[in-house]
Amino acid sequence: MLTNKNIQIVIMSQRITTLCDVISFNFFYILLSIVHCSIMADIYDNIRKLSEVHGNPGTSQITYGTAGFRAKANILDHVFFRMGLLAVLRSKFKSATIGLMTTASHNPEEDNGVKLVDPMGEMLEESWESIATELANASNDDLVNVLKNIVQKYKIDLEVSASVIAGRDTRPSSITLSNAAKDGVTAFGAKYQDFGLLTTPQLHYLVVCKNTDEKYGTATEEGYYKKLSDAFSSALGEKSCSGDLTVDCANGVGAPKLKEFSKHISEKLKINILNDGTIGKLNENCGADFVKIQQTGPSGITIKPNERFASFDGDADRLIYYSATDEGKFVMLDGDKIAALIASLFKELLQEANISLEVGVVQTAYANGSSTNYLTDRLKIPVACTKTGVKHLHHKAKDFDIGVYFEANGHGTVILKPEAENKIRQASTNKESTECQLKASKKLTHFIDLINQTVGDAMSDMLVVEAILCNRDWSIKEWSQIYTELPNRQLKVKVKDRSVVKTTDAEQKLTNPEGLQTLIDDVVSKYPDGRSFVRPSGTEDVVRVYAESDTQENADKLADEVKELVKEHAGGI
Ligand code: 16G
Ligand code: ZN
Repeated sequence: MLTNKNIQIVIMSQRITTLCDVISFNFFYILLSIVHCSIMADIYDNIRKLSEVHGNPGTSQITYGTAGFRAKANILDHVFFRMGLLAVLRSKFKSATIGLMTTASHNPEEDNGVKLVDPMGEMLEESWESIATELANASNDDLVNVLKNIVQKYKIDLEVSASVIAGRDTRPSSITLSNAAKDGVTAFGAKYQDFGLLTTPQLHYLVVCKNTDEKYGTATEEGYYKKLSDAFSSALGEKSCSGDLTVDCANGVGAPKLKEFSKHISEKLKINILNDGTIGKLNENCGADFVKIQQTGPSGITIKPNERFASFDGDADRLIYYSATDEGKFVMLDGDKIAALIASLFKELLQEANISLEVGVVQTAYANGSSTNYLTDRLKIPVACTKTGVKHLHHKAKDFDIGVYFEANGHGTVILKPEAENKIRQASTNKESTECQLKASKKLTHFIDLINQTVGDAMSDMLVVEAILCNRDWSIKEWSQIYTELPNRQLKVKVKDRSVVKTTDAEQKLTNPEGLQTLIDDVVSKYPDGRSFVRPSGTEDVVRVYAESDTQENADKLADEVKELVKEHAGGI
């Protein structure tokens, strides 16, 4: 029987139990914290020791450029170690897998670079670039303090587990440098998975697969080939591409990867690989950047009229096509022309499928004036212009339902708003649609699967181009003739301090040195269809000049005149 006294005893004992629980919980918590603090103390000690191994010689400052750190490989060891550490902090901060790529892209073989890939395949968020710079330049003694400050500033929970996946290009320095990054990652107690040789876009793909529980695709290199080759096959249907495609792989990582990939698509497309790294040097007289800037094919090749050629850059995230006219003249089909081809396909298929979505194109100031006119006047597709650098284009492309972004240098892709992608996928199975509408919406889904939405991807873009040409029964000549480029020229100017050159309006106008823009405007006005702009490079210690006009001679003259103005007014050396 429950008397009052009994009830009191029960309540008392419950309170004591609760009190005990609280005490034991707090005790447990304190114990955990002590353990955690001592683990962290060990980790920081280890980082301190390793920071001597991967020491900062303190001889030069390095800054985060347009797409990460890039410099001569022999001064980068400490930077890689520290980027390994930063990747861990970023991973903990985002509770997601982060990618770490070792490459200097189209730059000389002696250079190298490191970039971090954010959870959804984007470049490292801009607000973290200054942290990266601070960490990269911290003295060895200061390194742990800088890390602790970042943890505090961003309220990073160090108990969150971290995971970093890595890829590297074929540069001789890439293995050692990516091992330095690995030391940084593992010193912080994070999970590290090394995928070895990869193209940059393959790493972006893998990061997104990991962070979407493989909804985007299987998180293996094989998964990448399988996803793209299946989509390519579906986009072609019964057809096969006519004629071979010859691909210059810049003597880079694109070569072994394309060799592997071509096995998956050999029934649909025959690929010949040039510059596969067995003889030549990386990016030397070959590759997408060489072809684009020099406006000629890689050295040692003969291009017959209407043959299809393509060039990748050193990490296979840029693609340029080229051929020769019936008269044997070199013709280039650059990022602008690829964007125009892809945007027109999406617009056409959307119309056929009767799906209402807005397609837009994002370009930079380097886009040829004729391409912008073609898109806006002929195709009635809206065009936006941003600063150079993938992060800017990618960001802007998100404004459109379907954003096609390309730099003239051949880096670009297509991104779709999730709602837009759903709408297309639903339409492709809508029983009320006509056969013609269904065919068009299904084709759209194949193209969506073929595109690497995570970043510009030479291999994926190449298959998109090939599939469009094949679907339209177009030769490269027909594609080339959609518009005629204004002749153009790009030059570099060495100046004492390129930071004096400041731009506005998506780098199309100068705000500094004062008065220089007016002088450029005056010169430009003398040339028919003249346009020119000047911007400081984000990857090299130079200022770049771009000029276009009605003839090559005029474009060259205009570029020279503007170059002289820059030399005179911006401290040329
Ligand atoms: C980097 C950028 C590229 C840009 C180039 C400009 C990425 C992944 N890459 O290679 O998009 O065109 O820099 O170089 O963002 P520049 O500033 O030296 O002209
Ligand atoms: Zn590249």
